[in-house]
Amino acid sequence: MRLTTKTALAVPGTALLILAGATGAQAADNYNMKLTDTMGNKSGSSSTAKLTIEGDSLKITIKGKGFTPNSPHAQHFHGSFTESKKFTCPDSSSDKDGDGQVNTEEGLPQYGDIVLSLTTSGDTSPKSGLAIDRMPKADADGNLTYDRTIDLPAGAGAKLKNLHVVQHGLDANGNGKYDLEALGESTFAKSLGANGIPEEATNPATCGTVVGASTGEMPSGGVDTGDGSTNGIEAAGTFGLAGAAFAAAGGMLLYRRRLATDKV
Ligand SMILES: [Cu+2]
Repeated sequence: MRLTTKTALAVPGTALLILAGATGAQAADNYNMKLTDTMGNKSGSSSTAKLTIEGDSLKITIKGKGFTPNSPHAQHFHGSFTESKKFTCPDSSSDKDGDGQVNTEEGLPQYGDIVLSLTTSGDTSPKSGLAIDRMPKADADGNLTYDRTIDLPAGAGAKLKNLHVVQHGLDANGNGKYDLEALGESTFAKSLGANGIPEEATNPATCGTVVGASTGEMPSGGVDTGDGSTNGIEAAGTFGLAGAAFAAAGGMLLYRRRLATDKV
């Protein structure tokens, strides 16, 4: 009798477990990232990031230190959802002109275009790549924090772990601000028609891949672009196009004003 009772009790228990397992199919995947100056740009910056990916919802938290104080830092997921090229974080060998800094253009062949702009509010497509007024700003001690939940286009959640994050903006001469003294003008910004932007403001400071995911894993298949709501994370915005759109919108002027304000 005792055995029978136990068996009878065990069955509903198993059924519950199976139910729980079925629900767990949509459980969140958690990843940790370490963002460091892989470029050898002497940024002095580093961050940790936590990703929680649940379907096509991304919750991302970034905590960083050693950033240019009181200054905005553009940050993005780089790589590609569709290209069969292995993108990853650049090292100092990407410094083609030998000036001791891997700048934005020199890094692009390695880290790929922007696929997601980690803005603090509003649009997160590549078009917001240089939306510096919506990028996180380091505090007076150079600490940077970021926390946002982002709705991704259909199918993007599963591919995000194959990409990497780049944070931009460094203080090469250690005077606590972005200026033209150390590295001169940003040739990248200049190529988009925006003169006078310090190279310090656009050079990459940290880069990191998702811990536990294979670096540069080939993406399989494309991301459903669908309607306008998914527009942007797909190929539409190369960094160049994003920048051009930004400059056209007068964004660079805003950037300049913001930087001028930040110098105070
Ligand atoms: Cu970037």
